Amino acid sequence: MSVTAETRITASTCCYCGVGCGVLIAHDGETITDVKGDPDHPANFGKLCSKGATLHLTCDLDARGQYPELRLGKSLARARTDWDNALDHAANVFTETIREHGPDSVAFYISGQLLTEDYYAFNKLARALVGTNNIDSNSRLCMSSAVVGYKRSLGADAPPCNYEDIEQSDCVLIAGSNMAFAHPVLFRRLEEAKAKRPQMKVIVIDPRRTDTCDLADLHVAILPGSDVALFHGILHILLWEGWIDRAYIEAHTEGFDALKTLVRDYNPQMVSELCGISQETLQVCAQMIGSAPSFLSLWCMGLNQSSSGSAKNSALINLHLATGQIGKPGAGPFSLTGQPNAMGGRETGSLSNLLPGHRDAADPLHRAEVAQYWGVDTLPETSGLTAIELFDAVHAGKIKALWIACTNPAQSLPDQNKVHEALATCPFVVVQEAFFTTETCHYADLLLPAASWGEKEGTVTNSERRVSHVRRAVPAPFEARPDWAITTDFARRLEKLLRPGLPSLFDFASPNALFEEYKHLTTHRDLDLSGLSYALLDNQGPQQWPFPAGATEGTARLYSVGQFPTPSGRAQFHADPYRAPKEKRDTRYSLTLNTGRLRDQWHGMSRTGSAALLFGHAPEALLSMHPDELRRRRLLNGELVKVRSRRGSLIVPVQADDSIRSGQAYLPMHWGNRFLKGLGTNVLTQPEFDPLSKQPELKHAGVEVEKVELPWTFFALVEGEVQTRFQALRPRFEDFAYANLTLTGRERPALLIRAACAVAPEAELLAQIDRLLGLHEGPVLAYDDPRKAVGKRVRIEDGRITAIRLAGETAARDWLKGLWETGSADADLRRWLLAPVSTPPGAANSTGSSKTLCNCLNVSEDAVCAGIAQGLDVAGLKQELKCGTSCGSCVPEIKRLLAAHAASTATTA
Ligand SMILES: Nc1nc2c(c(=O)[nH]1)N[C@H]1C(S)=C(S)[C@@H](COP(=O)(O)OP(=O)(O)OC[C@H]3O[C@@H](n4cnc5c(=O)[nH]c(N)nc54)[C@H](O)[C@@H]3O)O[C@H]1N2
Ligand SMILES: Nc1nc2c(c(=O)[nH]1)N[C@H]1C(S)=C(S)[C@@H](COP(=O)(O)OP(=O)(O)OC[C@H]3O[C@@H](n4cnc5c(=O)[nH]c(N)nc54)[C@H](O)[C@@H]3O)O[C@H]1N2
Ligand code: SF4
Ligand SMILES: [Mo]
Repeated sequence: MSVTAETRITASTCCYCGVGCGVLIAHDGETITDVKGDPDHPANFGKLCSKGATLHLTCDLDARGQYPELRLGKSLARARTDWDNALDHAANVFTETIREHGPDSVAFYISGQLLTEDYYAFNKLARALVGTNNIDSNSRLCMSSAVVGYKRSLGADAPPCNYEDIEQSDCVLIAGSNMAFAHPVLFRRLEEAKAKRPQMKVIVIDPRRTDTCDLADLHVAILPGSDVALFHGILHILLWEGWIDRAYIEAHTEGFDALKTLVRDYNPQMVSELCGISQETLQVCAQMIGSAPSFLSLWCMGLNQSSSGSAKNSALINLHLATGQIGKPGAGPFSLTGQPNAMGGRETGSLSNLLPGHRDAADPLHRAEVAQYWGVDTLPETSGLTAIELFDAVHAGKIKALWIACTNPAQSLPDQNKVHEALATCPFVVVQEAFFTTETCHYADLLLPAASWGEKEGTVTNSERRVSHVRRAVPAPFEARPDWAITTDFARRLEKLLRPGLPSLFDFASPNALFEEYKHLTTHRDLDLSGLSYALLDNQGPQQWPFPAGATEGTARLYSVGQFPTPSGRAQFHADPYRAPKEKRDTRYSLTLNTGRLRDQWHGMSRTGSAALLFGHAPEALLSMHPDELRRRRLLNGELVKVRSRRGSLIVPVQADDSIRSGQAYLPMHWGNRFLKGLGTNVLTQPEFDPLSKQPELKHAGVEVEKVELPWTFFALVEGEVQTRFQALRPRFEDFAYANLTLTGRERPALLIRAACAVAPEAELLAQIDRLLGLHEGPVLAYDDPRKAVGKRVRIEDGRITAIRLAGETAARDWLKGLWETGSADADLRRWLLAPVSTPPGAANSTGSSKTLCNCLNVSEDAVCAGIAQGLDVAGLKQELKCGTSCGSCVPEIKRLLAAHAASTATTA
């Protein structure tokens, strides 16, 4: 961290994943200049992953919301307005809508990335003031199956373990979680623990061979969606072998007999067929679990995002209850939370069916308690809509005013065609956003600029129930305001119209005031936070709940005495049979599409996508398929394909990838309509959801893939002002069948565009694009061959390439990009440019990978492979190339390259 006299340091938290790492933000009071891991934070002890460590590079103000913008008619453009006008207008529209169509004609769709105080304000606004339960969050797409699992199996929505339990465990089962990418710092902690105690067993259950498998003693590559069968099959063997804890079952649980009857049918042969694994693998897996002195499981979206997500969660918890592996060191069912404050959302009751303090909206007693605390007569009884149902209701015209905060549904919800239609027809859409670049902003009638990471104060709860104080380092840019302030300001205006003359419910002058009011709603409940305060968190550091008033420290582990918060005090076994995913493979859709995360990108990429270097590891959207599936379809690596599902289609390049089994395909979830032409990954995914948790099955959609012929190709690269150029250029690619926009470079960020269509576009469109690329005048070398509709443009300033455009034919694109990177614009380039040939000179037509493996130290995959070829091992590569020596996120991949090299030399030897 470069520290000057003016540098100040503010301790805060990372705004990405649920690990909840502490960060030290370096700034000058205005601008954030650097970020480091906080050595005192108990989640990360100073470590950060590739995303956390680059947070200070994601503050491009050109991407940020600056002023409120209002549209006064669907056909009109939005115009800048001031906050008073914006919020008065919103209050008027909401009041009219509520008066005319009732409180359930409005809805709030919020996010696990809000702070606890923001969440609380929204909740009170929806339920106490508006009088609707139509308040749901993107956690519906993320954690709601885990909520159901914990509540129905253990009695409360509380992950019982802590991070040290992971390190201390003898057997860690990782199911449907790619921790190496999605919870990297926790994965580093697990790696280190296993290095110290190699006898620790790690099992990974994932249809794909992910980077997480690098640490696994056993990878169980089950068929998608078959987890329930697997868990029942494991229990079958545990019973058969006598590897269960009868005394624990007897003393602390209920419902085991029904489960025993059910799992009798799940014999190894049936399970091996349902799961597509060998009986031997199943047996080894059960033995590892059954014989471990301590057994802990970690899981994430591979279990939750499923039409049997609740069954998957409870079937896994069954294994812990049957073996008594809960409530003791190194043991327990530990659901990893995705977003930084998914937990806070659950605590404050921000799913439509919940109320603050782990209460249920359907419970009259809970409603009465909260109503009394808030000083209102009643809370609404009608059940609220959950995310998918909510957008269906918007589509059907039943929701007439929709408030969206801190989430990008026009990218992240399944069945995007329908979501875009819904947003386009909704009479009034408010979007409260930090980055005005997102797909959802496009539909906002009122767009409100929100403060974001480093600019706001409040609290968050991470995966291990640990509450951190999120501190503000710098003021928000332009007129952006923190979410709690926007929400309470709007609420005060709305209550003047809806309940004139009554005392305000929203008399909060600071996030602290919200926290102080909220925390008493948790008193004597399982999550009791009433002993916490900002001051205590500042003095004693982040704390784990429950932390009741009068406590001196938090609670590291739950259920140590085998007492559960259920009516009987006993944990509940659940006997749900295995059910196949909703969309089975058939002749029309012969592949199962799986979706998930990349190492260096975050969801819709509004933030990570503003830092060019974060595209170094995965520059563009690629559909991965097993090489056999490509061969079967006569497809070559890199060719463009059309992926179709029952709901929509998308054009992307394919990539051969043997970490995916035949019959499956994988597409990262990050692409929406902004970076990729089409409505993104989720145009393909299905909205079918779990009957209890209502969480959609984002991991399994039936798709088919076919080659597309788009012979007219386009490539462009332009340095500088990337956000402005992005926004200007993106609309010009609407008429292309395929277009992928991305950022590239480190010191000199550039916008990079690849596109293709069947025939050459109008010359005028190309001329417009050239103007936006700065290639219409100045020091530009140009060559056109109109007969072949081929053209080349290169702008050279001070001997360096600053912009490139190839049209019609793009064979030279990697070569030119290489010249741009090295800054050499030599005679070769000039000769090539002014000649009709399109292929680049010599053998320079780069075939190697330009992928950056180590983003911290800027080491490419090529360099690592060259080092491996010279005989370097992990330690040697770290020493020679420095790769993997900072955040460590690339180490699993380096190990994989080493293993692949060893395997290939073994077969050739
Ligand atoms: N880099 C990065 N990290 C993130 C995020 C991000 O956007 N980027 N987002 C955060 C959020 S909100 C979340 S929710 C978490 C998600 O974290 P994870 O759930 O770990 O991430 P995913 O890649 O969505 O999915 C995990 C794995 O589930 C597997 N899977 C698919 N179907 C099945 C199945 O039927 N059974 C099993 N057992 N596995 C299956 C997939 O192959 C995938 O490897 O990540 C958090 N961390
Ligand atoms: N196909 C597929 N789809 C998925 C998933 C999957 O695995 N596969 N995963 C699902 C899961 S688990 C999740 S959690 C969702 C995530 O989906 P989204 O919630 O849509 O994800 P983000 O892109 O993180 O959206 C957060 C938005 O908040 C904005 N923002 C950032 N900071 C602030 C702030 O302080 N205030 C405000 N008001 N705005 C801010 C960001 O710019 C961003 O646009 O995606 C889901 N969709
Ligand atoms: S693991 Fe990475 S993304 Fe998650 S909180 Fe820590 S630094 Fe942030
Ligand atoms: Mo998530």
